[in-house]
Amino acid sequence: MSNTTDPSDRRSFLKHGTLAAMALSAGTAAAQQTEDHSEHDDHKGHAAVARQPKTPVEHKHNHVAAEYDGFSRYVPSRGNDPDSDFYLGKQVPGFRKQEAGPAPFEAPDLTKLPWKMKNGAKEFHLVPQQIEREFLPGQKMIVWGYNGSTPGPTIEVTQGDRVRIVVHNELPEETTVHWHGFELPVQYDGSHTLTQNPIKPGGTFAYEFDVHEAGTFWYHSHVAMQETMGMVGWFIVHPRQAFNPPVDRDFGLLFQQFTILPNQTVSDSWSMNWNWHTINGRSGPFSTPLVVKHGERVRVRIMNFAPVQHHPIHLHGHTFWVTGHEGTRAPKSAWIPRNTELIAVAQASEFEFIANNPGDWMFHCHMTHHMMNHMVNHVGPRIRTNDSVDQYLTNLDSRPSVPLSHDDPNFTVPGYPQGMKGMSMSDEFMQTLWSRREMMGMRATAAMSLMGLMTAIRVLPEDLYQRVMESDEKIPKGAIFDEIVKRFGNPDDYKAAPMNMMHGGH
Ligand SMILES: [Cu+2]
Repeated sequence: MSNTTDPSDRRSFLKHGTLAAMALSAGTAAAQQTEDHSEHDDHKGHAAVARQPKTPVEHKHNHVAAEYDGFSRYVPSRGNDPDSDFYLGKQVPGFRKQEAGPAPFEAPDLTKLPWKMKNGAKEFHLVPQQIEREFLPGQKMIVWGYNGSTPGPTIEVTQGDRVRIVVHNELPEETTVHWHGFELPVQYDGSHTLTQNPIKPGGTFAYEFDVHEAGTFWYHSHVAMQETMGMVGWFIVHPRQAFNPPVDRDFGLLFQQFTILPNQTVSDSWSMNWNWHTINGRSGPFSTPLVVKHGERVRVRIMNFAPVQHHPIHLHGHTFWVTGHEGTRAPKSAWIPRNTELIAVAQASEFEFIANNPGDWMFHCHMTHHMMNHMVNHVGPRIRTNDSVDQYLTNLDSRPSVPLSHDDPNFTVPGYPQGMKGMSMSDEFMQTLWSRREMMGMRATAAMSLMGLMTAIRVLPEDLYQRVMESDEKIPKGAIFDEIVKRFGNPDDYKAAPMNMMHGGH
């Protein structure tokens, strides 16, 4: 959208206009708001909804439209009473109807394990094996996983299903598979030697049990150190009836750590000097952003499969409700509003929020060294050329310059192919990043800020969502973000990212 109105008019319009006026300027957002109101009506008479949302309150020169006791799904807002159902969007429903059932689970960069109904059970075939995983474009690592991937493909079932998982061991050593959190007959628990004989290389074993639970589970090897080689995958069990309030999105992010030293591609399960951090098997900025529509109710499940380290996960621009942890959903009286949730080893947290603040928001572990990879402590770059310490000390007023260019030969340490000071982002690397639909229209410099255990949640108004996720339009870098600043921010005070800072054309 080009700026055709007088900037001063538009600025005051944005500052003092109502939400409805903003929606009009945004075109399709107006329709979205109408839909939202009709959707409230649809919920009338729905016994599962604890309390009916009130009619939107009148608002004058305040752009907070208090649709739910002071909370708006379209504008950052708190709500009035912390004990109310709608404070911070606690029970504000998504657009998805509850009768439509649970929203499908989506773990970016991972596939789902197919199944076939056989003898009254959903039958899955799981193959533990050595695999190659591209943590970053061009950085292919030799790790272990299932069916060609780490984490392995997601098993997704519904509460009440009977499952049969046939495991075909293609590893060079014994393994078992443990179904983490399930209350199942002990012989199928997968506890290596305690409950079953190990599955030999080339061997097969079938696990079969009824799933009476609903929640966030996973499967993993129960042989020492295989876990740190990557032997894990999601096992999501949807409730028979969708939880109330219904969500529009159900994302899963599984965090892992590996030790892969410079010059190496093979993971070392013995070392505790973790230097690679992955989300669903990829490191930032290769972890694919989560893209949602403005106003949707979003659930995110995060699981920490790091061997020894916890992750304080922080979301920018929103406050979320922690609605459950691994294996189970918490009663609403126990939900806690946060913007940072600490997730310890082998724990999961589920949280939900209304995406009422448009933009590209960081979503990341807050441990500083988890926000980077390659944090290997034995080596560092030679960054000052031909300067001795004496020369340096006698010349403190004008210090020798530091060559910061990645092209500078001193950037690399001889014998170590990885850029130790940061990521070397080649044209090919950048093109791979930007070839993903989910990144389209982000600022040209977006990749520089999303490393290690970092990703982004993009909250896009309906029309911008369609351009990014559903159209074949070639969207220039920064175009979507610029548009969001125009509609919701202060465009007079905004500068686009310099295009020449990053490689990779668009
Ligand atoms: Cu962390």
